[in-house]
Amino acid sequence: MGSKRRSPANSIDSATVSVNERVLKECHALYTDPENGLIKIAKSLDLKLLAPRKKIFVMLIGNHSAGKSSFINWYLEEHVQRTGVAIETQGFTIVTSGKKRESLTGNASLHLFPYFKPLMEIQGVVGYLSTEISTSKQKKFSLVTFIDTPGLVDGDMKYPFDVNEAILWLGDMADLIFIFFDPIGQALCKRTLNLAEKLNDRHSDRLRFYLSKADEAGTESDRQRVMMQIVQELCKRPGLNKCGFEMPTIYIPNSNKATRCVNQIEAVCKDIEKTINHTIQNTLNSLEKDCEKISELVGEKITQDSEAHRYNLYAAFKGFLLGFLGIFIPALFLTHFLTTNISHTFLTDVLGKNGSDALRIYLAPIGFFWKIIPIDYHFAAMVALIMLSLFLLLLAKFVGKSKETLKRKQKKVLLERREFVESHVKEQKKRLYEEYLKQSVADHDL
Ligand SMILES: Nc1nc2c(ncn2[C@@H]2O[C@H](COP(=O)(O)OP(=O)(O)O)[C@@H](O)[C@H]2O)c(=O)[nH]1
Ligand SMILES: [Mg+2]
Repeated sequence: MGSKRRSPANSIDSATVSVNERVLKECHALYTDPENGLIKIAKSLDLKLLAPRKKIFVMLIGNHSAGKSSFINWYLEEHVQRTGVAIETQGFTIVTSGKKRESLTGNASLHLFPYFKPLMEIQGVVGYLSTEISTSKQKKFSLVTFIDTPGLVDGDMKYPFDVNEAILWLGDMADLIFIFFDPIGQALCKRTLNLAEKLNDRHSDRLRFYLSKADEAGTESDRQRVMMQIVQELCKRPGLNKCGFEMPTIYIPNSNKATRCVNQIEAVCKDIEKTINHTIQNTLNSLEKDCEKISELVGEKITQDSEAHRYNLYAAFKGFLLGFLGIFIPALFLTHFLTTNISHTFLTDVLGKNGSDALRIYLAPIGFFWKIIPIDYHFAAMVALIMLSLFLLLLAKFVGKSKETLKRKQKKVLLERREFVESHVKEQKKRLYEEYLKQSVADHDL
């Protein structure tokens, strides 16, 4: 570590990207750095972390011809998605910003967005998945990825895959879900209502309802009527009955066509911006939390290790004691048998007079003990003795078993990583937060 530490931030050209973009990119890099990234560090502690996203996901759903693709084109100020009443967006299109205008197939899309891989489990979707990369720098597009979806219609025959499942799955991934109702088409398609209800159930905070193509709704009273009708229909659903429903009217501004209708499309952009800001704050907060979690886990590991060391010392002592008894007890008896069975003069020759006398005194209790046992039971007593000895030896092995401890090097790496996270990563987080906030508050307020 040490000298090899490098800020992943330095590799990102700060001149060409906005502060927000940079904050998210640097956060992402702090997680994914192959050497010192939080994901790698966490993995070594059995903690699974996910890299934060660099962009927010906005999914658009609604019936065919509700103006979903047109909205994306308007946001990008580029004709990326084909539009038109006759043009049906067949599958799912991810529209994202990049260096070069490019269209990707389903498999290439999954490569670019690996977190979409579970979509493969929904049969047939990947063949109907594509990605459009645009170089547009309009609005906040560099921080937004749109997901354009097939127009919703009733009946099952229409889709070569389970469209409901796919939309619900993507809804789980999305940060914002726009539901477009248009005044002309079958605004009240059952599938759209069902999906709205289910999505609302799961993520009511991400859901936004819009009356799209509002300029085509006719007079102001016509529009009110259409709106009432849609809201009424939505409120009929138990899951959506949260009246006081907000449904801004939006349409793609057209300078050739004078329209009196209020256009709240700018509010949609504001909403996207707000979600980006929330995402940045959440990402930075999670970064701090993840750092703390890592420090905590390292602390736990170190404590566990010292406990294991203490345990091992005690276990070794107990094991030694039991092992000693396991050998010592039969050894005493064995010596006793030997001394009683060999001649007295031989023993005195080998150990000397004092030695053989001492031995006899020390072994006297054993002899006494042995004599208490009736001769008929001597064999059984012998077996019991051997069993006791074996038992003590086994117990010694079991009790003396040591717990795994960290190697000196492992411990050093752990402590170094904690230090890295505590000082470097947290420091980066603090700097990024300041940079992010600097956009909206004066320096002296920080
Ligand atoms: N007047 C008007 N027409 C629109 C608006 N948005 C889209 N359209 C038209 O509606 C048709 C269908 O739009 P499209 O974006 O393809 O709908 P999608 O099927 O939901 O993707 C196209 O001919 C668009 O030009 C709008 O806000 N106002
Ligand atoms: Mg479309």
